[in-house]
Amino acid sequence: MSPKPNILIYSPDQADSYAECIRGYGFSSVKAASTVEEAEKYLPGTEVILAWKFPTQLLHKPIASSVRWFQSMGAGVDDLASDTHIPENIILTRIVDQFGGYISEYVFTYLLYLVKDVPRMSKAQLERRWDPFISETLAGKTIGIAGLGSIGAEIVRKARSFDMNVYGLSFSGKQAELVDRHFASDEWKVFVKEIDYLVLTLPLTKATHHVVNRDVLLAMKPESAIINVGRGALINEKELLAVMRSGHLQGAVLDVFETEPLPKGHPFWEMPHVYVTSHLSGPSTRDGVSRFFVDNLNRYLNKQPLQGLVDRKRGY
Ligand code: OXD
Repeated sequence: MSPKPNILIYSPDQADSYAECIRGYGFSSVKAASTVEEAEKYLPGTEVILAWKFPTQLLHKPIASSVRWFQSMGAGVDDLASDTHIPENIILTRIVDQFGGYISEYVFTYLLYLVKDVPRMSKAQLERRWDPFISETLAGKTIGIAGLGSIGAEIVRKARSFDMNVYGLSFSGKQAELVDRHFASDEWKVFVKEIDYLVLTLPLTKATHHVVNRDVLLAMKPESAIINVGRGALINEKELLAVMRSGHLQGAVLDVFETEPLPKGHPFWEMPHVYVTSHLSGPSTRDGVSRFFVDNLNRYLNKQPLQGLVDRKRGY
C-alpha cells in the first residue's frame, strides 16, 4: 500500500468528470478510462479502482496484478461478486447509505400514483370532464419490503409517515425490529399473502435469483402491486408476464430488468399495468460517490476498515 496510490476511474460516460472531482480532493495520480482499451492501458501499476460497469474479466489478467482495492460506484455488485476469477486479494467495496432517499421517493411516487388513481384524474382533465371521486389512501395499507438494508430502512421510515402497516423480509434478520412483522427467506408465500404493495430492494445473489416466481406472485392478492428497484433477475420475468396477462396484480412498477436496456420489442413496454422506467431510481451522483470514495480512500490509507465491504460468499 503506497501513500499516493495510483487510482483508475472507469465509467463508460463519466470517467473524466469523476477523475477531475477526485483530483480536486488532492489525489494527483488519477487516470480516467471509458473503454476496455483505455482500462487495459492504465491497469498496470494501478492499486485502486473506482468504477461503474467495469469489464471484470480484466481483473483476471496479469496486467491487474497491482490492484488491491476495487470500489464500485453502485450499491449492487452482482457482476463483481459472481465473478469467481477476481483474485481474492482484491478488496471489493460498494456504495452504502446513499440511495435510500432517491429510491424511497421513486417508490412513493408510484404508490401515490396508484392509490390516488392519477391516470383517472389526468384522463378527466384531457376530456374536460368534471370527475370528483373518492380515492383510496395509503393509510392502513400494508407494504412489504423485501430487503431491509439502508434502502429498505428508508422506505420503512417513509411508510410510517403515511400510516402504513409495514412488513419486511430479509435474509439476515438484522433489522427485523424495524417492521411490524418480519419474515425469513423461506417464508415468501406467507409474507406476500396479506400485503398490498411488495417492494424489492434485495441484492441479486444465487439465493435471490428468480426468488419472485409464479408461486409467489399468485400468492399475492390479485389487487396488489409489485415494485422492483433491486435487480431485474430477482423476478422471473416470463412468469410475471404470464401472471399480469392473466389479470392478477394491479400493477408492476419495474425499474430494473433481466436485460438492460429493456429490448424494444419486449411486451412490458406496452402493457397497461406495467410501468417501465430506465434503471434510474437510485442514481449514483458524482459528488456523492466521490465523497464516499475519498472517505474510504482515507480509511484505506490509514489501514482502517472500509465502508461497504463486500462479502463475496454472501454475494453483496
Ligand atoms: C446500483 C444501481 O447498484 O444503480 O447502484 O443499480
